[in-house]
Amino acid sequence: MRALRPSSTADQKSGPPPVWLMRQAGRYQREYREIRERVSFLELCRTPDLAAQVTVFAVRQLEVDAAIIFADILLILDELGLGLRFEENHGPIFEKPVRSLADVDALPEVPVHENLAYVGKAIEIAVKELGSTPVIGFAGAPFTVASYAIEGGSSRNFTRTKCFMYQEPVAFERLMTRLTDATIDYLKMQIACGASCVQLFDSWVGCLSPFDFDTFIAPHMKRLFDSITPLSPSIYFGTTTAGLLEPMSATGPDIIGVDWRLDLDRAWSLIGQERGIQGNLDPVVLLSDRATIKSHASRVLEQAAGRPRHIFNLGHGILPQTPVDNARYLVEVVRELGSR
Ligand code: 1CP
Repeated sequence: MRALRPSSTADQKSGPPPVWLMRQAGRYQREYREIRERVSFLELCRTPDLAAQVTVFAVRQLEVDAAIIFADILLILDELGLGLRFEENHGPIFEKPVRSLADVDALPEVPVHENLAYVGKAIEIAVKELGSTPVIGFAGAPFTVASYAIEGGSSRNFTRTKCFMYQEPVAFERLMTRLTDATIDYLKMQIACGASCVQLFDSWVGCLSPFDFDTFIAPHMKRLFDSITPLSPSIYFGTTTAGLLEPMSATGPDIIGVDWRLDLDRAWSLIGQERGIQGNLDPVVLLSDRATIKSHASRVLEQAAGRPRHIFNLGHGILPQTPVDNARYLVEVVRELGSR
């Protein structure tokens, strides 16, 4: 197994890139569905033995080069008193969304890293079981987490979030500061428990203009990466971020995660060849046949051109209807094509 921090040597063909798949533990696996028949999603996240079990199982089933700890980006908001629940086929719902300065100021001062210690325990168990395979810790990036807090759940166009940002800039700034502080503490705890790398999921940041990213988001992300960089390599992932890659990269992560809407070689030309990139196969490709999977994987590898700072991944999470055999085949074919 190779470490996830990309090497700092000059570009050269160096064997297949490390490969793992976002949301590699989940509903597409029969074994996961069986566990979920017995326990709710939140119970699964909050039971370290079970969370570690599904984390480790995904690594063994797919034979990937890294684990990602089984948890969710929204757990932190529950600790901040927003009241998270998941309704079947409806996604997350928050009882107490944040819609005003008074709501932000009413967020309790809680030690999230202590309240979320169960995630750290799951990391410790997974690290012990997996030996040399790295375990990735993660958190939602403050903007994406704030969007759930403000919308009260999932959203399509983030209208409420953006209106809050424009019309209540003081409240938005204070919310981002609170979430950034909590996220730094939470990630430090995960690293102390053995995470070899951390990923920041800013899944929905691509809804912002470059100006708004620089104004409202970048200072918080810079502070976050300044705190984490001395402790761990970091991956900063978002979707529809073609217009934001340079400012995202300037906030200081080691690796940028990109989706399939941007070719990898173009992404590298935007952010500089020295930075790492993770991505970027369209997860829908995994719903097709082996020949299609092979040709699309091959195109991603061609664009990466053997750069030592490539981590092969999907451009977004694996879809629930994905056949496990196709996911396994992708990992196999990346190794086969990447060794040529
Ligand atoms: O069993 C179930 O029905 C629960 C489905 C599920 C799962 C498997 C949810 C609910 N979260 C997860 C696990 C999860 N979430 C992981 C686990 C580790 C792995 O990758 O194997 C990770 C990294 C996440 C991160 C996460 N949660 C993100 C960022 C990644 C992304 O996909 O963009 C987001 C946006 C969430 C929120 C979330 N969690 C779950 C749902 C249904 C949602 C809402 C998604 C939306 O708004 O569209």
